[in-house]
Amino acid sequence: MAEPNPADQIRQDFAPPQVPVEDAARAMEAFALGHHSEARRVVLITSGGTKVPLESRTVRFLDNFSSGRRGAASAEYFLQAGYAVIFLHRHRSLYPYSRRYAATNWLDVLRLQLPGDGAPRVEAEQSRLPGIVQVLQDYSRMKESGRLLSIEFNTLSDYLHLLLAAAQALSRLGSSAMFYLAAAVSDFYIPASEIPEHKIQSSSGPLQITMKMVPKMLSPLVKDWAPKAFVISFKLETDKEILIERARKALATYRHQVVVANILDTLRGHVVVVTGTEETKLSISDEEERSGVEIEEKIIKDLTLRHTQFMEGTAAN
Ligand code: 9Z3
Repeated sequence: MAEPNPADQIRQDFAPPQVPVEDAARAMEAFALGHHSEARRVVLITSGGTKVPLESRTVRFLDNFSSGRRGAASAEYFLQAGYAVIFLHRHRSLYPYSRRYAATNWLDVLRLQLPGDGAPRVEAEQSRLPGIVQVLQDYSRMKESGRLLSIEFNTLSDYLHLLLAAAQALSRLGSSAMFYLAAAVSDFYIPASEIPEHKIQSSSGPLQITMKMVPKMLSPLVKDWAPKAFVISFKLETDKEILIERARKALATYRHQVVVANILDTLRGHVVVVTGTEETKLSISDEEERSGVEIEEKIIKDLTLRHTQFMEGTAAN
């Protein structure tokens, strides 16, 4: 029997999404076409991990470590580079700009002032918010520019439906669209037809689950949904001996433009940008780390340049 195409498999095999996909699809299309008509490049960033339910009335789920920092930081540097950004991210994962204060306990930063003759006022202790002036300036400039569209997912099913909608929204942009797929997406799921409805009972003994492979979205994305776009996927490994070989295998299989390869232990300080012909190592030195330089700044500088070359190369197509 022929394999179902991934878009059909997503619609048939996964629980219905818990987010308003059609509204998001309309918003992404209007955003993408609006910026395209102003000759601006558009990047879709995916960010954060996915939640895979083990029961349909979900008590338990499979998740992963991704914090969304890579995606959130990258969004800021893409905005700085002039891109319009669709930020497709996991609910409550790190968000551009506010990410810097994600670990802040606001109740320790805010001070209540009780003037004798007026209403109580709340002030912030600025010294506990490093860089806040610059961050607020960047944030308000970005908001005024209307160049950030934020879309949230939670489950794997939400993510897959929204990625499909995003790919369709960007399909008319040709080579000026970029996909920057930094989300850590589960490779495994339980199909809707096999998932238990109710909470799995521990009285039934040790748990054994068989999960199916999640359809690889890169393949139809590159072949059918947005064949002219500049597509970057990420490859995460824990064993550095196999990293580059795995990245090369992904490029050969999906035939997209770039894999950014990273190792779990060193992902904030080192990545390798792998293309069909090159491997470029990007690193943060100790000195740079001390002065707050982030690896995402280097990744985005490298990729925006490659995107320009890609657009020039495909301009005649
Ligand atoms: C990455 O490799 C990202 O760089 C991280 C960022 C998820 C490691 P954080 O969100 O971490 O900043 O905490 N993303 C892709 C990982 C992935 O699952 N890739 C798939 C694979 O390796 C293919 S697209 O098979």
